Amino acid sequence: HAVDEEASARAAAARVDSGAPTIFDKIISKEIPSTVVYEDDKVLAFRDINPQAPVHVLIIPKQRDGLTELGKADHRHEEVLGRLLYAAKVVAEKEGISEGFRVVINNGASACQSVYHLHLHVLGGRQMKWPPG
Ligand code: IU
Repeated sequence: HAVDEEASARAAAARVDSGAPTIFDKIISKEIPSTVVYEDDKVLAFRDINPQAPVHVLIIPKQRDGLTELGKADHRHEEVLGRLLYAAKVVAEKEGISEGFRVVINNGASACQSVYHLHLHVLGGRQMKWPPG
């Protein structure tokens, strides 16, 4: 529904980076259950609770370490940024979407970032459109 979509886009855009802990900390600690599809010492990948494609996985650093959003990245984050992107490839393979998938990072309010713990979206399993909304 177009009106609902607009309303939720506005609600998401209203959220800003306060630096407060997010729900992803509870997903990392397993206090809140999630469907994990890949995990190693640095990154966790789990299914998005509101999937936008047949495959929709979020990949996050286990230690946020100031990475509320990509725009806050510093040289010290270079290794984990590489690990996150490589994990996207591993997840795509595991999910059987290597042939075509999309990796998205929403950065900041105008990009509709809603959770301020850096995350990559891995989307696939359907024909994706371009440009994204
Ligand atoms: P965004 O790029 O910050 O908008 O993405 C946040 C995503 O986190 C969004 O796709 C939500 O559906 C997803 N999500 C989740 O999987 N589990 C949760 O408990 C919450 C959000 I809150």
